[in-house]
Parts: sequence; structure tokens; C-alpha cells
Amino acid sequence: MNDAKSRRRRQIVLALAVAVGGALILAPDALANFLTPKSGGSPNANAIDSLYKIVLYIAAVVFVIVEGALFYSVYKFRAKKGAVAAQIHGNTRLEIGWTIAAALILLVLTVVTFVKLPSIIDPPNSGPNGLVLSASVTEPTPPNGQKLTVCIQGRQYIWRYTYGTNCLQSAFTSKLPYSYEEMVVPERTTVILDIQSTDVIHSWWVPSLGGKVDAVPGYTTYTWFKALHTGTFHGQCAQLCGRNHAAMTALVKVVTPDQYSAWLRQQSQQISAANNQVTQLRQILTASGNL
Ligand SMILES: [Cu+2]
Repeated sequence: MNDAKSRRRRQIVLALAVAVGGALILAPDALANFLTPKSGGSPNANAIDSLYKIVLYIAAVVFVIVEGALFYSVYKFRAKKGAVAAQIHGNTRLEIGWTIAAALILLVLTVVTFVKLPSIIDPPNSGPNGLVLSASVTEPTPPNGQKLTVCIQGRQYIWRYTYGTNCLQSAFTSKLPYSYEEMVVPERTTVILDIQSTDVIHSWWVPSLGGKVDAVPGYTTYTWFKALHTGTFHGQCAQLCGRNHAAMTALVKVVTPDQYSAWLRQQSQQISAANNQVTQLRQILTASGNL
């Protein structure tokens, strides 16, 4: 009877060990960007990812030690039904020890976080092959002041992007080019995002290109990214903003600076051609008394 019991226990322990070992071996591939934040698109996304991993690994070590001690104690000090428990009145050295250890861990996490924060918050200069752009004073600015500004407007249920340094002040009077849903930007260029909302609170989030920033009606919030290479990056409004919230996706298309300039020109031409058509239509409708 006892033999069968201990064999069964050994089998359970073995099965658990195989399951945990297997999960650890398979984890890096299957769970890339699942357990840790997406990264690789922009330096701030990479900094968020590395800070996250440092905290995760420290927490994992603490988890293993605490759970290991728990399981060890449960096993080692198991007793038969009806046994009288030992009466223990604390252990001062142990208690002081784990209080200091916990405080030290918090101290390390605090220091690491504050060391890492500037690389997440402050935009760097554009790369040598990035676009050379003008400066303005109201937004976060890289050390040399050169940046590309894109204004993002959240509205139920689409993102609108306006391109140009003065996009906050004179998007319409300057006839700045704009696009919906898909943002086009040049690679290796520090892009500052001025984020606004026209209706409810939305949240701008393209995980591979950095952190999440709310778009709040009546306010302008800012963030930045510097795409490290060309490609497309997907995002999704991260704040429940209404019944069609799930459809409020974002796509950032990173192209070469030359392709970007060409796209911007083409976009401007298409917008003005469309406006001309509408103007003609309006004249016809007005002349015929239908408007
Ligand atoms: Cu939204």
C-alpha cells in the first residue's frame, strides 16, 4: 500500500518536472513577445522591453525561491492527521533578513527604472540617413532639435494623421497632407507624435514602436518613435472607446526617406485633386439650386 503510494508520488513529481522543463525549453519561441512587450521597431520600445525583462527575471528568481521554500516545507514538515503542531514564536534574525532583502530588491528596481526611464521618454536625434527636419518648441525635442512631427487625431473609430511641423496649429490653413488609418514615416528619423481626440478618450499604441499614450479630448499628449528599419507595424486603439472600438486599428508604414518624400507629394496632389472635384461639384449644385 505504502509502496504504491510513494510510486505514485514519484510519478507525479516526474510528470511535473517534465512539464515545467518542457515549457521552459519551448517558451522562448512560442512565447516571444507574449510574456514580454513587443520590441525591435524603435529604441523606446526596446528600452521598455529590456526594463520589463530585468524586472521579470528578478521576480522569477524571487518566485522560484519563495515557492521552492513553500513546497519544500509542505513536504518536509508534513505530519499525520491528529499530530500536534510545534509552537514557534518567530525568528528575529530571519524576519530582519527577509525585510532587508525585500527592501534591497525594491531599491535595485527603483534605481534600474530611473536609469532606464530617460531612454524611454526622451527622443534621440535622427540617424545620419534620416530626414533632416525643422524644430518647434512645444513638443518633446531631440537634443539637436531636428524631428518630424505627425499629428494624430483619434476619433470614433479611426486615426487621422496630419504631416508637418505646424500640424497642431494650421493643419487646414496650411493645407497639410493627411492620411487615415495608415501612417507613413521615414526610417531612422525621430518622429514626434502630437496626439489629440475629437470625441472620447482613445489610446495610441503600436507596441513595437514604443509605449501607449492616451488621446484625451481637450488635451494634447506627446510621444515619439524612431523606426530602426523599414516595414509595417500594427497597432490597435487601446482604450475602449465605443461599440466599434475593436475596428480602430493603426498601421505604421516605415519607408526610406526618399519614398516618404515621394509619398507625401503624391498624397498632397491627390488631396488637392479631390478637393477640386468637390469644389466643382459644389459650384454645380449651388448654381442649380440644389445646395
Ligand atoms: Cu478608440
